[in-house]
Amino acid sequence: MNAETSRAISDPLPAKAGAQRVDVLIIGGGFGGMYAVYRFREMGLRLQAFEAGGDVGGVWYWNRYPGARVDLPSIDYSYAFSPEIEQEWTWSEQFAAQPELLRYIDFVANKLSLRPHFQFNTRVDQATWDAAREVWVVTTDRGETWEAPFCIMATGPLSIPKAPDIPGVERFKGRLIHAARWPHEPVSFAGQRVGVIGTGSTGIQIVQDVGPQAGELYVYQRTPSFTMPMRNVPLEADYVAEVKRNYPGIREAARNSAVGGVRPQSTRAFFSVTPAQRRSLLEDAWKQGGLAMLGTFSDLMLNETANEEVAEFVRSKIPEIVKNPDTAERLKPKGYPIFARRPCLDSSYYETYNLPNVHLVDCLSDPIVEISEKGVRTESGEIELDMLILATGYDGLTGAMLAVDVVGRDGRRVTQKWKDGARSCLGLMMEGFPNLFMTTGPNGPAALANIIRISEHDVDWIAAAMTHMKARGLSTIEPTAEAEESWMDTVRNLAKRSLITKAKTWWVGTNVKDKPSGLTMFVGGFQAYRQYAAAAADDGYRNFRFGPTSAPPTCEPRIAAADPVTGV
Ligand code: NA7
Repeated sequence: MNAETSRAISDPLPAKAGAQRVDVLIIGGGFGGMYAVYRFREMGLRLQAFEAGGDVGGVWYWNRYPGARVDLPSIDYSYAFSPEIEQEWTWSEQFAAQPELLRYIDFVANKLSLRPHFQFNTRVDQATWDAAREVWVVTTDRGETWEAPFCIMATGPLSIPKAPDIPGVERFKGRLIHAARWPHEPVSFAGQRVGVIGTGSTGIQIVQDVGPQAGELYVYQRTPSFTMPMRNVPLEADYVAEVKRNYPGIREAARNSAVGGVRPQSTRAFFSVTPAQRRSLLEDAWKQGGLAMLGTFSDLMLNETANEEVAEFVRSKIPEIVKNPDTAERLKPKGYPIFARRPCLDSSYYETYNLPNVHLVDCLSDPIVEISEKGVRTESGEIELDMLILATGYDGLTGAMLAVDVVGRDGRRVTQKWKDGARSCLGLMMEGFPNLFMTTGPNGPAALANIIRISEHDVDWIAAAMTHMKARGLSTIEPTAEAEESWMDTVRNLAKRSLITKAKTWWVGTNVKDKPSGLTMFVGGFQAYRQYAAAAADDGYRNFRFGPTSAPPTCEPRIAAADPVTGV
């Protein structure tokens, strides 16, 4: 072993003049970044983390809009790495609201003393690989430069709000708020004429909360979403105690599920039971609430006819709740498979349209023409508003990575690499970008499974790779081009079999102008994803090229695992 190869990952290299030097740089202070800080600190690494927001919390720091609430059970949507945290923290509701989620995040940050490792209100502008010195050089909007051999992009799939693409938005003289940049002080809706543009998960949560408070509420709906009853309940002490006794089993079940949670997933095909049984099972799922319906049959994302029957069942519920038949009809989602857009969960969304002050504006038949000084002008006329809420979504999956100018080996930029769509190996790394890791990155399961389970998995995988390198005196790791292409083939082939690409959504990138479209997520389920990632490590990282040697790999590229086809 020569001097180069004996360099261990925490050996200090002299930093360039003016730069500060650590072992790992972490970008993002959401669930992924927080766990990364904890995990790598426990490994004895020196680290520095950056977060654009004023505190930890990621989407839950930013998304303070009224009604914001997680749509996975709180028990699942929480860290699994610390039995102490599991025992000390008690969730109050089955689906926690944003303030409780932020309290949980604060509890974790305090307990693990995470905040001292973060620079808040700090945006990373650029990250550049210095091949000669084998460090990532990161510059921030505070004018600082940091260097480290490893850089972790824990930037999250939903960090960059989509820029409003409606003419005149800057002219509006009333109060304009993007849901993802909600003010920290209370906002009063009393007596206000409020408009909400967008009816995805965010818009639906806002409408049902603001409708009863506002003077008048105008909901600008372009594509109706499928939404099902959340049936949120307070968690009883007995139930919580039982959960706390059984956390190891609950976590194990979550890791071995498609969604990273304990929601049951049936192996029953839709047409394997009679129409009467199907109806009865769907009614049960509707009564049960949450995403129970998605787990009731095995083939809803594979069989278009089955999917349509379920879609029609959900549509049939709308006129049972919404009294005005015309409004009910316009609220019915049509023309795309159910579950191909993120299914929404609500508590009183449809009921809100029965309030006399709540008005649906159907932007399919009456499109928005512009935002004026006074309000919103559609083809049929102008509605004057005091406040306009943009629930128009995100530049999802890739937006946050591309917001940083990431320059890899030989001056290659991620913007260039991803010009026709995001490419990665396992959603974790990219060829051409040594020692740069992503958590919940594009082409992993990202938005299709519990983001906290994925974050923990990804950070653990990265930690194992670093440990492997340290033990062997290796300084760089990077997937081979062939391995990356092989993974992309897996992602694409699975996506082809799923109905998930048959809707226009942020999942496929069609919501952002000029963004390359196509699904950049692994639809084979969290368990299968874990198997692929484990296989990549277990065979000695044969699909990865390690430095300091630049010799090509000596084996055929292969990313193997058990058959992952579980549907969504
Ligand atoms: P989504 O799900 O991307 O929804 C955005 C909504 O905004 C959607 O209804 C859009 O209609 C609508 N939109 C966007 N631009 C316009 C314009 N110009 N005119 C009219 N309507 C518009 O974002 P969310 O924030 O609700 O949810 C994101 C994720 O957060 C969600 O999937 C969960 O994972 C949690 P469109 O569909 O484009 O017709």
